[in-house]
Amino acid sequence: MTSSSPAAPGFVSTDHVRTLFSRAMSEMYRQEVPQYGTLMELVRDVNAGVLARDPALKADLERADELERLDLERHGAIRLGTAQELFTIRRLFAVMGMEPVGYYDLSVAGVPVHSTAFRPVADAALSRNPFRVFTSLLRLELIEDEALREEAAAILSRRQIFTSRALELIDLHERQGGLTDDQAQEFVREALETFRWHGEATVDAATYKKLHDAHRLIADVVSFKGPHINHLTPRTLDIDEVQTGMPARDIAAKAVVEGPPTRACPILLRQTSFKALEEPIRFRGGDGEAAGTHTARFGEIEQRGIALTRKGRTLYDDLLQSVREIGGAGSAGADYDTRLAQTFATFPDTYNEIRRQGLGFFRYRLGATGGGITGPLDSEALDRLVSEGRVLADPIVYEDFLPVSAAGIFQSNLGGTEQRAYAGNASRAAFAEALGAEPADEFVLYEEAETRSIEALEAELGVAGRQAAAE
Ligand code: OOG
Ligand code: NI
Repeated sequence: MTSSSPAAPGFVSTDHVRTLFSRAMSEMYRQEVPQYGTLMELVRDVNAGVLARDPALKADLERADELERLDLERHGAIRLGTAQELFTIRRLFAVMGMEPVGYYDLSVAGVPVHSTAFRPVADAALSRNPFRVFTSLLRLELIEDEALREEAAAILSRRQIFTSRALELIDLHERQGGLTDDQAQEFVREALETFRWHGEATVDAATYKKLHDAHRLIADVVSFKGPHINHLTPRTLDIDEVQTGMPARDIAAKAVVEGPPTRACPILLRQTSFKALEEPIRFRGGDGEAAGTHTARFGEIEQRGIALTRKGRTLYDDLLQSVREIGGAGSAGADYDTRLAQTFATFPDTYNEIRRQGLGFFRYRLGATGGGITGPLDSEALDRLVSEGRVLADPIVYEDFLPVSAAGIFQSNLGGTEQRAYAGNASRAAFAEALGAEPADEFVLYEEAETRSIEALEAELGVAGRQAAAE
């Protein structure tokens, strides 16, 4: 796996390039979207408050080396227009040790895109810097109007979203197997250009309007020189407090927090955002430039919990769907939070129960009284050892995204209340072909992380592995 291998002599690690890049991106975005800086301040204050109230949590984070990185961005998002752009962005993110994980079909939620997340996959790389980019590809085939579809495709085919130097450095990285420090710094500067905001549209006002009428998102992807980063997302220790704290700082929060309810043992991912800003843009025009506005860019906050197994995820999906079906209101309605909490009461809320029922993934390590363990660590043995406190089970953090939540974030940031339905027709094969690779299956990655921890423990204890025992 590229992101876990140490850098060859003379080259910097891909983790280092990712850290340089995420820092540069954060600085650029704070300058471009000042309200995002205000959100960062709110998150910092809320996190400081939580740590002051909860010394045990503070000690945990300190032990895990998390304290310093706490307020840093955990993800961003872009929307691409063509298969070629997606193909090249995969090569660009590889320079930073980020690989495509997961496939998200958002057409079912009325957003004409499908997506993946580029992220580090190795344990060490994730703990060094878990920065990810949720990357969507516009599905032009979902535009009904054939003439408009062709026009959009023609406009997109004329743009080049990467600088020529960025392309050269990507090539160089592939040929050399890495970049030197100087090359890495140059790469980050060049790569940043792809994600920068451009206030000048590449289309005239009439074309923008046609694209916008087809779907606001289509105008956002097609009308500009590049796929501007549309949000960055720091991590918070208390998303409910950030959500309620936004209005006091003049930040227009989206109506509800997406994902599971507040719980003692957080699962998966909770997210909220502030609504996209209306920003001035200039259109191209035969008779001079015309002014207009565009809404695309916002700020988001996330709080992550334990990664669920397929069984746990099915339970989550079923519960969420049943909440949204009550009254047929989706996530609307003042009582949404209450409905959510009530419905999720059936999802076990202790790590022990989550583990015992096979709903979540864990990393195992030796407890203080772990001596004298013999035999392979099959699930029965693990259950017993964990209940005796001789082996400890730490929840594995969910590193991915949730399609229903992502759709909610998209919707609240498209500036309108439009709900358009596209026939549910996920097209994973077409996406993988454009990408030039099969996105990794996130469940397999978590399962492997869990298995690695058990095998490491077996090796530490000098007991026969589960594999050997099964033969
Ligand atoms: C991406 C929205 C999804 C998330 O965190 O789920 C997302 C977009 O608006 O381009 O970022
Ligand atoms: Ni996001």
